[in-house]
Amino acid sequence: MMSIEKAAFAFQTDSDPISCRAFGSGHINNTFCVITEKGTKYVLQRINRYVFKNPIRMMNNTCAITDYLRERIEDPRMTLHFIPSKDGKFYHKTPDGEFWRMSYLVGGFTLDAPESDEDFYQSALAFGRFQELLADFPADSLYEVIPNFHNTQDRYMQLRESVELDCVGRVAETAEDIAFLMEREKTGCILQKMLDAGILPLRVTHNDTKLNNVLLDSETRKSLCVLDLDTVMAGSSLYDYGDAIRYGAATAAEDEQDVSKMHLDLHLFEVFTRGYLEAAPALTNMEVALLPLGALVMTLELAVRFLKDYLDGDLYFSKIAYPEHNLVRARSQMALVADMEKNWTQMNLIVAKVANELRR
Ligand code: GN1
Ligand code: MG
Repeated sequence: MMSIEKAAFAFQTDSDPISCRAFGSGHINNTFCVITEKGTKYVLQRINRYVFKNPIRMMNNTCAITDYLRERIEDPRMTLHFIPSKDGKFYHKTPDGEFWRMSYLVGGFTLDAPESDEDFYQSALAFGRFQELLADFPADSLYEVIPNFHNTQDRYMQLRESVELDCVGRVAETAEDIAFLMEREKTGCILQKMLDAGILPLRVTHNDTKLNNVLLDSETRKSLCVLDLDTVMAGSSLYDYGDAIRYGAATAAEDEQDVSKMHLDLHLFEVFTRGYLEAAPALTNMEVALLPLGALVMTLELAVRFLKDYLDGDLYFSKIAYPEHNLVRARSQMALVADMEKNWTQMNLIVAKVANELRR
C-alpha cells in the first residue's frame, strides 16, 4: 500500500476508503480527497514539516478553535470537524515522522477566484464572522505556530539576510526587485509598530485569508466556514482583511507572468470591505481607518516572502512549476502594491464611504 493510502486507513472513517485523489491548490500542505465505501468524502492532509515545526501543538490550536466555534454556531457545517485516528488522536504520525490529519468534506466547494461579487462578499462574511465569533477567545493561549508570521519588520530582516547570503546566486538578477521592496520598508513596518505599541488590538486571526480558504455551500453558494486553520494565531484584523483583498480583489492570479494584468479591482475592494465590516462590527475606528494599509502591507509582505524564498532556492514555497515561479509570484505582488499606491486615495474614500453607510 502506498503511504497516502496507508494514511487514509489510519483514521476512523465511517467505512473503508475506496479512493484517494489530489485535491485543492494550497502552497504548503499536500491535500487529498478520500471517498469511502459508504460514499462519505473526507479531506486528508500531509502536514508540511519544513513549515510546521510542531504539528502536535498546531493541531492543539486548531482543535481548541474548532471546539470553541462548535458551541457558538447554528449549523455544524460552520466549522471544520477533524476525524480521530484509529488510536484516538487528531493526527496520525507515521514511523518516518510524517504527520497526517483528516476532516469531513461536507457539501461545499472552494474557489480560486470569485465568479461574482456575491462569492467575494460571502468570503468577507465568513472571515468577518470568524473574527467576531472568536472575539472573546483568549488569543494569548494560542501557540505561535510560525513565529513572527506577519511581522513585516522581521520579514524584511530575513530578506536582507538572504540578500547577503545570496546562496544560489540570484541577487544580481533581482536587484531592481530588491530595491522596490526596500524603498517601501518603512510603510511595511507601520502595522507591526502599532500592534507593539498597543494602538491596534491583538485578536485571534486566521492569517491566511485567501478566497480558496472559504467553503461555499454547494446548493446556496453562501459561505459556510473558513478552512486551513494552521496559521490561526494572535494578530491583527488588518492581516485578515488585507490578505483577503490582496488575493481576491486582484485582477490577476497570484502567479500571473504578465504584470500589466495585475490591478486592484476597486469594486471588489468595496464589496469585501462592506461584507467584512458588516460581519465584524466590533473593529475599532483605528482598525477601520487602516484597512487600506492592511491591504498594502499584506501584499508587500508576501512579495518580500516570495522574493526571499527565490533567493534561498525555493525552500519554503517549494511547490513550484518552473524555476522562476517564486520570482514571478513576487513580481505580481509588487505590481499589485504599485497599483494600490496609484489608487490610494480611492481606497481610503471607499473605506470611509462604506464605514459611514454602516454608521460606524
Ligand atoms: C500559503 O497554504 P496556502 O496556500 O493556503 C502561505 C500563506 C501565503 C499563501 C500565498 C503557512 O498559503 O501565508 O499567503 O501561501 N501559508 C503559509 O498563496 O505560509
Ligand atoms: Mg489554504
